[in-house]
Amino acid sequence: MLYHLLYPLHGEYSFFNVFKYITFRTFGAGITAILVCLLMGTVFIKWLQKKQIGQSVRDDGPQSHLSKKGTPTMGGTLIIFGTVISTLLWADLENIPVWIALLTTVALGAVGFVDDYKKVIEKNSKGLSARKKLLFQWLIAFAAAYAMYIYREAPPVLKFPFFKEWYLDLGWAYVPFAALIIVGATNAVNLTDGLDGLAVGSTITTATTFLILTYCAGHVKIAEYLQIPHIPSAGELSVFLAAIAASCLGFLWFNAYPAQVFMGDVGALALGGALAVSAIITKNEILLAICGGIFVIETLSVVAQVVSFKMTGKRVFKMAPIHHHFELKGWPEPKVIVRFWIISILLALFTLSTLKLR
Ligand code: 57M
Repeated sequence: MLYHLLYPLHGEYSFFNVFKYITFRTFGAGITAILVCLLMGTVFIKWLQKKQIGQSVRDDGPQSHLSKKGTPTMGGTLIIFGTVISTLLWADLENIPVWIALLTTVALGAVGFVDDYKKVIEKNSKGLSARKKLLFQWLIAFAAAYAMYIYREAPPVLKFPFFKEWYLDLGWAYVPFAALIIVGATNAVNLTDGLDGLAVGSTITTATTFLILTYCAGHVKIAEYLQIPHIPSAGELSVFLAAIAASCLGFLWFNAYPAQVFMGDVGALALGGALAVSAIITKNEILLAICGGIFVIETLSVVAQVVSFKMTGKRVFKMAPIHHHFELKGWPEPKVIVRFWIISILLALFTLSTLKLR
C-alpha cells in the first residue's frame, strides 16, 4: 500500500523514490513483521491462556511432552497476521505472485484454524477429519497451481539445480505437480512441528533462502549472470518472504524452548503453503526439497516407519517423526532442536551455493 501511496509523490519528495526498490520494501516488511509479532506476542499469549486455548497432549508420545499439556496453541494466527499486515503495507499490490502466495497462505491457515478450533475449543480430539483436511488442502493447492499456470512467466517445466540445460516439460501436468508440492510441503511442516521452535526455525532458514532466490529470479541482470530462469514478477515475493521469515522470528521469541505457545495447524499449514508457492513460482521445486530438507527428512521418517510397521511389524525408529526418535534416544529436546536448525542452516547455504554451481 505504501508503494502505491508514496512512490507517486517522489517528484515532490525525492526520498519517496526509495519505495521503488524491492530491497527497501523487503527490509520494511521484515522490520514491520517482527515488531508486530514481538509487540503483540505477549498480549496474544495472555489472551489464549484466558480463553484456555491450550494444547492437549497425547499420552502415547514421549513422556517429556506430557508437561506441555495446556500450552497455548494456535499461535500461528500471529504469524499469519504479521505476514498479512507487512505484505499489504510494503508489497506492490498489483503483483500477481504476491497475491497467489498470500491467499494460499491464508487459505491453508484457515484450514488449520478450523482443525485447531475443533480440537482445542470444541474439545473434539479428532479435529477436522483427515479426509476433510486433505480435501480442502487439495482444493486450495489446485486453485493456487492453476493460478500459477495461468499467470506463469516461464514455460511449465521442472528445472534441475546444477544442470541448467536440463528440464522436464510438464505441460498441463504442471498443475497437478504444483498442487502436489503445495500439499506435500504443508503436511511436511505440520509433521515437523513437534518440538519447541523446530518447525519455525527451519521455516526461517528456508524462507530467507527463498527470499534471496526470488530476488535473483526477478532481477534480469542477476538472473542472466547466474543463468537461472528470469521470472519478472517474482522479485516482489522477497517482500512477502521477508514478512514470513520475520513473523516466524518474532514468533520464535515465544516458541523457543520451553515454548510459551505453539503455532498450531493454523501456522504449520500456512507456512508450508507459503514456502511451496514461492518455490514453484521461481521454478525451484527441487531446491525447496534441498533447502527444506529437515521437512523432507521428517516426512520420510514417518513414511518409513509406517511402511515398515505395516509390512514387517517392526519399527525403523523408536518413534516417528524422527525428532521423537532422538528424544527417546535420550537427547534433551533443546539439543534435538538446535542440531536440526544447524542442519537447516547448512542446507540453506548449500542451496545458495547451487546458484553459482550451475
Ligand atoms: C502434527 N503435532 C504434534 C502443536 C503444533 C501419522 C503420524 C506421524 C501423525 C503425527 C501427528 O499427529 N502429527 C500432527 C504434529 C503436537 O503439536 C501440535 O500440533 C501442531 C502442529 N500441527 O503447533 O499445536 C505436539 O508436538 C509437541 N510440540 C512441541 N513444541 C512445539 O512448538 O513440543 C509442538 C509444537 C504437541 C507437543 O507435544 O502436543 C504431535 O507430535 O502430535 N503423529 C505423531 O507425530 C506421533 N507419532 C506417531 O504416532 N508415530 C507412530 C507412527 C504413526 C509413525 C510411530 O512412530 O510408530 C507423535 N506425536 C504425538 N504422540 N503427539 C508421537 C505420539
